[in-house]
Amino acid sequence: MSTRPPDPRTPPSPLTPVDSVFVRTHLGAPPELAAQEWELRVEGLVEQPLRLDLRSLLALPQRTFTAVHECFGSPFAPTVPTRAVANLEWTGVPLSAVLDLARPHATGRHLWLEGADHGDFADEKGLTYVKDLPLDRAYADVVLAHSMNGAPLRTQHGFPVRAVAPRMFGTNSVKWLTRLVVSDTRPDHLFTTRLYVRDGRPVRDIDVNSKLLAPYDGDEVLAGVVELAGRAWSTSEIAGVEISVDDAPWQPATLGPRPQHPTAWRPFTLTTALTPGPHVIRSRATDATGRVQPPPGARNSVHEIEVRAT
Ligand SMILES: Nc1nc2c(c(=O)[nH]1)N[C@H]1C(S)=C(S)[C@@H](COP(=O)(O)O)O[C@H]1N2
Ligand SMILES: [Mo]
Repeated sequence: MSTRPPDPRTPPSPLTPVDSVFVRTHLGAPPELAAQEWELRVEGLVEQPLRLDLRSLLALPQRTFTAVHECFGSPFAPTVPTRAVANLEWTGVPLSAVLDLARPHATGRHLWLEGADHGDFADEKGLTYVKDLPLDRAYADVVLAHSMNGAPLRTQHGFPVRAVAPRMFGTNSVKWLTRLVVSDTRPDHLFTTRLYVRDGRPVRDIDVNSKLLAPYDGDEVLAGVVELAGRAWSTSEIAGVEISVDDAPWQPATLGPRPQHPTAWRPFTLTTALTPGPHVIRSRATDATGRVQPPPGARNSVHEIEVRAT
């Protein structure tokens, strides 16, 4: 949070400024919810159905953590890399605290999450934004967040409360969250079972991925010694990043400090010399489970940028 005194051992903030965070909304204009009127309903297979207002939610224990926030990209083009990604600090109430109040039945297997936005998408009319997660995963990981980088959520990012599902693609982090349903079935819905499905499974866990950020794709740089820098992320710890300049063999990049929260991204750098002229630079991350970014043709393929040294 911005009020915390700086810790001299902490490296400079790796957070993405809120102004630079992408905004994705499927169903038209973001709903303008009033904090005083907001209510979260918790229903379905629960012992104690709930209607929580903001004050009651905020009375529950909270946590602050940093996590990668990555858009899966268009659900109609699942192999096109977009690398719309940010590293954000979230504050909110672990979903487990709310579920402990509602006490799901033993038959509950899935958690449906619904936002207050509604509209049309891809020929379907009058939709709400609905996602679902396995109940045990939602219980363990999801946070009901009210702050991004220490400031209240902006309207377009889900004010007053959104779900944050760390290690999962952003599509699961339902904004303007107003309803949770514990169920023994998955919801049949455009955004759950018809779109955001790949290889027959719902789009959840993020892939191993990396992005070269400095220089940025298309930049002109001074020829000579150049420091290349980027970020890598996955569902598990980043084990290494390699960089290749103009089809030369892969060279290991230097990883930045291990992030305080394992859900955050990891910086990497490599110092190299660039001769005058155009150059193609590629980065390839490997995670602790051995997943490696694939060649072009996949959403998380090796990241490739073109720069010109003058
Ligand atoms: N209610 C609601 N939640 C939503 C969406 C939406 O359209 N409606 N878009 C999802 C998608 S695809 C992404 S990538 C993230 C984007 O969050 P952001 O706009 O705060 O970056 O929100 C997710 N949550
Ligand atoms: Mo997205």
